[in-house]
Amino acid sequence: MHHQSSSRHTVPHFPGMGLAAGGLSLLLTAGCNGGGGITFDPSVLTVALADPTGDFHTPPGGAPPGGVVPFGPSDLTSIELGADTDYLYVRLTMAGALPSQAVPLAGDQVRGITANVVFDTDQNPNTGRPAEAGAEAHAVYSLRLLPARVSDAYWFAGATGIGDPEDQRYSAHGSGPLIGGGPGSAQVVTRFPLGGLGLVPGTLMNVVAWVGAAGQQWDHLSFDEFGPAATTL
Ligand SMILES: [Ca+2]
Ligand SMILES: [Ca+2]
Repeated sequence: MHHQSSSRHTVPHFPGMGLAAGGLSLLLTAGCNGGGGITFDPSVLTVALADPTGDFHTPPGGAPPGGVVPFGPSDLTSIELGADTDYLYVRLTMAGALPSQAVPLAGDQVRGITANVVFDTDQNPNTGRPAEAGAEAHAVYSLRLLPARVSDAYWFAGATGIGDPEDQRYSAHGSGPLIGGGPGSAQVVTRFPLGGLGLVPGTLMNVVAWVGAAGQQWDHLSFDEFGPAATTL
């Protein structure tokens, strides 16, 4: 499951932090209200992809010399997906509750956790964003703990082929919202516009995910990854 990971990890796993310098800073103030009254029916989640517990993986850069540190909140255990007529729903479950504040870990301090779920909609790793598993569409949950807590979700689609600047990598983007879970919970539920992402239910695609905990000292203090898994919404 790790054979195509090396190039993917050359890009930041906290895209909001880099992209915030560009046109996406507005997104970071949106979607923080825990759902804004959006009702979520778990029965919409028709796809369940399981990931082992304790399967941490050290990416090529940004990890402590001895490898990443086990950390439950960044240990993905399942990805559940589903769609209604308008939205993709994503429920991620971790092995531990997401923290509500920065926490000490292995001599460092966790400053944020980011979960990425990407969709290689044509099952071709050379199209879309080759550096990110060939993704045509990218969904993110981002929990920043420092300097202040921001729990947010956002998405990107329409890979342009541009690598830098980061804010030009995708032609379309938007905010979540977050509709369940988050800090204090081992789950997070988000939804994203199917049309914006360019996802068509019934299409066979590859799902790839990675979850990282960033420290003050190490960008990849803890890290887990999943896939690719052939999936149909
Ligand atoms: Ca895992
Ligand atoms: Ca592709």
